[in-house]
Amino acid sequence: MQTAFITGASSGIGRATAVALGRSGFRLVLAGRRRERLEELAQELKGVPTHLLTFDVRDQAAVDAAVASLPTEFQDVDVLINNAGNAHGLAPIQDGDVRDWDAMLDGNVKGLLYVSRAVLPAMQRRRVGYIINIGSIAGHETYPNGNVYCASKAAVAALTQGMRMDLLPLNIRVAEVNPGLVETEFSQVRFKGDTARAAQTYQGLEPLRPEDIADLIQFMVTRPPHVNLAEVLILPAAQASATQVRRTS
Ligand code: NDP
Ligand code: 8X3
Repeated sequence: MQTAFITGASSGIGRATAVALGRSGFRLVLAGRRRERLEELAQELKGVPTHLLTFDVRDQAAVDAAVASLPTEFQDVDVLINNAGNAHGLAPIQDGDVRDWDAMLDGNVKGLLYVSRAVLPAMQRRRVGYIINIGSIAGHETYPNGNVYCASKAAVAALTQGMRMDLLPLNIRVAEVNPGLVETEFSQVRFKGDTARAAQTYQGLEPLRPEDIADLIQFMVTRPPHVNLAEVLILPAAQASATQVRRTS
């Protein structure tokens, strides 16, 4: 049985990925800050071996302690899904809130680094592994007011390439999944609980569902060991670029 370690498993893409990989026969390490969400997910996955880790990816000491606390049977991580992250705010750079900038750069970039650094020794020792970083279309096309979020995802793209190069001799595959609009709690978080504004993001179009991304990840991690789907852009049919969508209303 292979082990998958999923960050941001308490919601959205990470949660759906946990369900998909659990149903595919993976043992799961599920990480997030909201413990009760993880416990509810573990209940839903009854029959799947799960281990829950509650930490903030921005806190390197907490990341290291959580990974060091893994029971033996969960230590040999085969698949790491670096998914935890969010956008905070959507504002011109001159009006940006520094706390939002810190949350995005510390969470989306440094958090991914901290978790990868903590999990890598087990992969390095066994000379096997598959790391999938959840980037975004926003990391490849900057859009107005997206400034720091787009920069954080551009950093994920650069890091994915760098990790793929550096980990090549160790037989560790590294890939990036770049979704367009997916309806999750993402916009609720971006707009700080403004439900009406969050809903506008998806109004008049059919966005991707978190399960669509989970399907893709499930496909990627079940390819034979010689195959790496290194970079995948996945969009709703109603989206052509970061700034072009087709709305019916
Ligand atoms: P959600 O808000 O639904 O989920 C975000 C997840 O990340 C939650 O489980 C949250 O858990 C976790 N998380 C956020 N910050 C931290 C932190 N500091 N420490 C630990 N965990 C954290 O959004 P999505 O599922 O949409 O987002 C998942 C990923 O997909 C993100 O990286 C996002 O940038 C990316 N993405 C999303 C798109 C979209 O349109 N939705 C499109 C492209 C990429 P908790 O709060 O419990 O800690
Ligand atoms: C999330 C997609 O276009 O809202 O990364 O930035 S977008």
